[in-house]
Amino acid sequence: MRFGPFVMMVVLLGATITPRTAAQNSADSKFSSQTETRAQHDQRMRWWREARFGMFIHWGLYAVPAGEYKGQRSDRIGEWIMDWANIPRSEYEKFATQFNPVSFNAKEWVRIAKDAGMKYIVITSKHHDGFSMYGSKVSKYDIVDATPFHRDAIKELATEAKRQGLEFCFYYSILDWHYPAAYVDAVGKDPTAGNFLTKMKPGGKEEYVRYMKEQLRELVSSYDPAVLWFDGEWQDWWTEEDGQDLYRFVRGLKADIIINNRVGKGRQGMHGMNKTDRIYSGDFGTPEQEIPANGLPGVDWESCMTMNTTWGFKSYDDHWKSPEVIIRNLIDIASKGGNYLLNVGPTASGLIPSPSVDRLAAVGKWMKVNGESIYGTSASPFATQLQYGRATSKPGRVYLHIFNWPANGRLSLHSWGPQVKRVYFLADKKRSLDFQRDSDGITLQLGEHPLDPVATVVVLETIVGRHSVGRPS
Ligand code: FHN
Repeated sequence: MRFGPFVMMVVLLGATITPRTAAQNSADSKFSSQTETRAQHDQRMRWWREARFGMFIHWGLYAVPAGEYKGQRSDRIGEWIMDWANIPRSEYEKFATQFNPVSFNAKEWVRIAKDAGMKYIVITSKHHDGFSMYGSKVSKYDIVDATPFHRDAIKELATEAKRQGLEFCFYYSILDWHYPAAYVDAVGKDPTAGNFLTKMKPGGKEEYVRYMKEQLRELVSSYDPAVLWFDGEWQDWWTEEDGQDLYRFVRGLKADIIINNRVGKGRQGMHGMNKTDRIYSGDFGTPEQEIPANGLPGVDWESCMTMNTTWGFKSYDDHWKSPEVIIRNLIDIASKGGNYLLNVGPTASGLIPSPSVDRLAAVGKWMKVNGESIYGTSASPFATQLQYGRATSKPGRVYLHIFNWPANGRLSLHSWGPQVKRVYFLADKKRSLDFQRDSDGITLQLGEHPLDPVATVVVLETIVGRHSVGRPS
C-alpha cells in the first residue's frame, strides 16, 4: 500500500504502520492527483516502482570548463561553476560556442544504461545555468541555436531510449541563473553570476513561470517524458502553491506522467522526504547522496547519487565509488522499498567517463544474474536490519542478499514461521540447498564460500500466506 511522500510522516511518528484515514486518502487523491483514485495512482506508479534502477545524466555547458575557470578549481560540484567561480552570465554564455560533442552517440549511452540493468533515464533538459540541452522554440540559449553542434542530442536520446525499451525522463531546474528577470543580491557576487538564491525583478516571476510552462509544454509534447524531475525549488520566490499549480499543469499535459516532490516546497533538504506539517505536491520523495536508515512502508522514494563527488563532469574528480559500494547501495535501497537513480556526468565531447562506464558494466554483470531479486520487489519482510546483508521480497519468495558470509557457511534465522519449501542460490537455481528446521527457526547450509563476494543471493521459497517473519540471527 503506497501513496506518495505524505504517508511517510505517519510511519515515522507512529513507528508502527497506521492504516490511512479516509480523510488522508481523499486528501491525497484530491491533492496530488486531482481526481485520481488509489488504483489509478498505483497504476500510474507501477512501472516506476518495478523499475527500481535508473540513470541520472547531468550534461550541459558546465562540461566545457569541467571544473576549472581561469585556473581556479574547487572541490564543489562541477555544474555549479557559474556560482563558485562567480562567472557573469555574459562570460558563461561563451561556453556555448565551445560546446561541440562530436563523440555523442545516443545508441551507446542507452546501451550502457541498459546493460547496467537500468530501466529509465533522467537527463538534464535545463539545469540551474538556464541552458536548454534540447531544441527549444522559446529560447535561443539552447543546444541547437547557440552551439556549433546544432543537433538536438536529447531528441536522439529520447528516440533511442524508446527503441531500446527504456523510459525517458527529464530533469528541469526551477532555479534559472540565465533568466533576465533573475538576479543575485549577494556580497562579492556578480548580480548575473550563479548563486544558491536568486531574486526576481518586479513582475519577473510571473513572466518566468509563463516561460517555464512554455518550455514544459514543448518538452512534454515533443519528447513524451515519463517522469518530470524538478529541482532548484528552494528559491524564496517559489511557493508550495506554485508547486501545486505546476504539478497540475504538467499532469494536464500528460495524465500518466510522474512528478517528483521537488516541484513544491515539501522536501527536507538532502533527506529528500516531505515535511509533515501539510500535504505537499509530488509523487515521490528524493533523498540525495543518502539512503534512508530504514524502510519507509507505503512511501515512494528514489535516492539519487553520484558515482564520484560531482553531478556535472569535472576533469579532476576521481573520487570514484567502488562497484561493490554501488551494487550494495542498489540492494540496500531496494531492501527499503526505494529506487536508485545513479548519475553520470558526460564530457563536453559527448563521452560518458570510462570510470563510470566500467562501474556500470560491473553492476550490469551482477544484475544479469540477480536482477530478479531487485526488479518488482518489495522491501525486506524482516522487522530489523540483517547483520549479514539485506533482503527483498515478492509473494512466496524472500531474497537474502549475503554481504558477510557466515564463518561456518551456516545461516540461522530464528523463529522462522512460514513453511519454507525450497532454498537455492539465484545464480544456481537448479541446485537446492539443505536446510534444517528446529523449534527455534531455520538453518541454511550455504557452504563455505560465497558465489559472489559482493552479494550472493539466496532464495527462500515459502508457502504464500504463511509469512510471520521472526527475528533474523
Ligand atoms: O543543485 C542541484 C545539483 O546541481 C544536482 O542537480 C542535484 C541532483 O539531485 N540537485 C541539486 C542539489 O540538491
